[in-house]
Amino acid sequence: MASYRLHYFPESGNSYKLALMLTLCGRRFEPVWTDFAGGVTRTAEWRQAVNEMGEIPVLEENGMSWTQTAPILLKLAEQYGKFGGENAQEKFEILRWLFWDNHKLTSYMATYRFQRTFTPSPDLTSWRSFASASMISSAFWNCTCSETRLPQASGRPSPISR
Ligand SMILES: N[C@@H](CCC(=O)N[C@@H](CS)C(=O)NCC(=O)O)C(=O)O
Repeated sequence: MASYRLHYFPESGNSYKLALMLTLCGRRFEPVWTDFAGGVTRTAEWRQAVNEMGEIPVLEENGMSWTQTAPILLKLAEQYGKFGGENAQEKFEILRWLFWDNHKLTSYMATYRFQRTFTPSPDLTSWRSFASASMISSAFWNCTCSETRLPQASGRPSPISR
């Protein structure tokens, strides 16, 4: 029987993905709280000991360490014969949404949610600087901004003023 340890912090949606999958597969795991806000994942020691990518979550399975939720979810699906798709089309669909999630939803929306919800001062000025320094602003505008009234950074007036 596999024994799992999940390095997580409670605000982490990525951690929730693995906690949910393990639970739906009927597996128990030991939660390992990580002081993300305190900056531990940015230390060289943590990166050397836990995840060189500097990211949460990390799933330990019988002492082996796995990172990146998409391949971990696929691995668990195969291991426990659940949620893996019944045929080629369903497997394609699963990959399609996992790629979309990693590229668009988690990268952009989760970063925005984290900053807006959990930083001490949800100051959208810093969000604008972040977005303008990356590809985020155009991607936001194209796929979500007009619907959710998220701020964007390049030229157009922001739909949110704070
Ligand atoms: N693609 C990664 C994303 C993981 C991720 O972005 N985790 C956040 C916390 S929920 C993090 O550790 N961010 C720190 C960073 O990107 O440096 C996955 O699916 O596991």
